[in-house]
Amino acid sequence: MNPAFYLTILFVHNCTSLGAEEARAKKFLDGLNKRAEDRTYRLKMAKWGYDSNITDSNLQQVITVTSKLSEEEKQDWQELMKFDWQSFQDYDLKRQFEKNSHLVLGSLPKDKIKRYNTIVSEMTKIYSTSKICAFDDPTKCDLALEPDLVNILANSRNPDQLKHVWVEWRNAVGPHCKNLFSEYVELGNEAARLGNFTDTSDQWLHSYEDSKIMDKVEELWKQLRPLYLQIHAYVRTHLRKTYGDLVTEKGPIPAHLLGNMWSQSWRNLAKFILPFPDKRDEDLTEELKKQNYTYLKIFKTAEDFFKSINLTALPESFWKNSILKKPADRQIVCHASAWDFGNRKDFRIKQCTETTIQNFVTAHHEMGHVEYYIQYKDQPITYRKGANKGFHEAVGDLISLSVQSRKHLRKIGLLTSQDDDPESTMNTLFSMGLEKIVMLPFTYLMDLWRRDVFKGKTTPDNYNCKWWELREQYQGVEPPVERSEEDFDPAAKFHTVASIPYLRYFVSIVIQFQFHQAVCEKAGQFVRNDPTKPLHECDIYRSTEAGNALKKMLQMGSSRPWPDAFEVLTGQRHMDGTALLEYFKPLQNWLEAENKKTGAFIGWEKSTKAELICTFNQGDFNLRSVWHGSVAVRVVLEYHKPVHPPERTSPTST
Ligand code: X8Z
Ligand code: ZN
Repeated sequence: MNPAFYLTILFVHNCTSLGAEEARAKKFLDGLNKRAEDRTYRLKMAKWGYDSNITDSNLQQVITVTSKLSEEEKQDWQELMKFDWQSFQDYDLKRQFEKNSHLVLGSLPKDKIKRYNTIVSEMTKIYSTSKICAFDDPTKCDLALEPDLVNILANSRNPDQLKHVWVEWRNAVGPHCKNLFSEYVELGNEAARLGNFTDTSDQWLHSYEDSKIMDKVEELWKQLRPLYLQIHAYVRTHLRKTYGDLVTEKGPIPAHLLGNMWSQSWRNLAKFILPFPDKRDEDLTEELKKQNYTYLKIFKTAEDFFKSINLTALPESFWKNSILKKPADRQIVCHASAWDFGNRKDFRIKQCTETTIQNFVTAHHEMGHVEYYIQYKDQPITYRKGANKGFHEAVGDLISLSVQSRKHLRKIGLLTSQDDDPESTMNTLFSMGLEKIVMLPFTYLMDLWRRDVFKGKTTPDNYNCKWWELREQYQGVEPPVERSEEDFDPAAKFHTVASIPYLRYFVSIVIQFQFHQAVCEKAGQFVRNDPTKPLHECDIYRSTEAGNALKKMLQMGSSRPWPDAFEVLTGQRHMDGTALLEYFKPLQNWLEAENKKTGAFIGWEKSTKAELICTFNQGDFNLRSVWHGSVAVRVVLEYHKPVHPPERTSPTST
């Protein structure tokens, strides 16, 4: 035989056998993606049923459906793992196999899957249905988080009322969730390990496709912390004017005085504290009310913005199936959410919308999720996700940055009274800072706390102590009353009980400013080093150039590692706080000068309240401080010989 012919045969044979295996894999994957679509639909329908009508029978339905789906998922996974996918040549095929190669919850035995789902639903129910009594009327006990408690925190300046609401909400939720939560941690970790992760926190970080993501976040926090410290010091100085010595000059700020149940956004303080009070604009919430912004008008206004940049209008079914205001006849999960039913056409939002500026912003946030769903709907379902979780959170917020520019607020008639002089602009930037800059430490510490919980470093007997250590260390806030391990304050936040990771919001805040800078440049609204076109004044309304660039990134879903998607829009491959700092530069300069002028202390000294619940090493003794009447007593719990120097929390003041 002619040797060349022989070689050709061999080559073809090898190629076709490799090709055949991948072709078989491709066929399997197509089937799997179809079945996963169908499962997503059934899962989302059951969950929607429960979240939009919390009853025992709807809970049963969720449990039944999730159990059935886990079995089907497991069968698919077992088939998938028979392929030698790690040696596939085709990039896309290999990527999709990798993304389907971790069976986490479905790896648990059936009874444990059921228990896990029951626990999360149960905690969500406790959170969503808890009511507390009014401060001034102990017989009125029907106050719900949304809207009652949210509104009191936002508007009241009575510290006793604020304290009452803050404490009672935590009493209503925390202790009832503590045992459930620790069981959830154990089960979740067991599932994560079966799914080839070290623990649940490792699993949560996996989708960032960057083993150094936490180091990167720490680095970003270091970059942005000086700005946070300025706003913190300024706010503390001004809260002292209202609340006197309730707020100390150099200590952490009491958490109930910041306008928000979790002190995560301080935007509601802008009603009371502004750099230039004489230049106060009309209150945006009042203006929305005056102009009869119903929940529908709020969502239609948001949709109009998306359409104006050539993104997609929402389908009829969205308007028909969404729940956009709180129903009076049943209990629902009010925490706002956006839903993709996996069938390329059913997308919904559930939000207990009130006419406030916060809800106006949240409506844009949720619509951003839906717009992402719509843009990537033609990807295989394996890729119908954000490039990373932070991207998904950033889309609506990105639009909101334009919407909340003075230019745009003027366009839609929400801002009428003032000129856009530097002082009014500073007031606007300050309000935005109370939202964006202030969110950063909270978004970080939520998952720092859970990381240590999932890693077993933080155990149920020091859940609350570690929580308050982090709250103090990162945010510089302290509880208004002493706390103990009888309390379980992390559960007072939705994402803890609903098992939703939170680092995504940190990532989102950083990258939304990078996105903003990119789209504003495309819209000709931001020009580097041009003082007439600063980033904070940019409004991309009606810019199809900006919208098309955004669309290109959104359409990719998670089909490529996130830096690729990031590059498509921004030309960069790294998260970086420079764009955020650029946006807030005038505010940072102003705060630094102002804090210097008033001699405000930057940072904070240690809080006694937070320390009092903690066990800590001191010399050879493991000590715990406990409350005895109104006196704190330190009790020796155990004697041990320290191997390492005593571990202390890092200093929090600068
Ligand atoms: O949970 C949300 C959205 C749904 S993804 C309403 N957010 C976080 C929160 O409320 O704590 C948006 C901002 C942060
Ligand atoms: Zn969101």
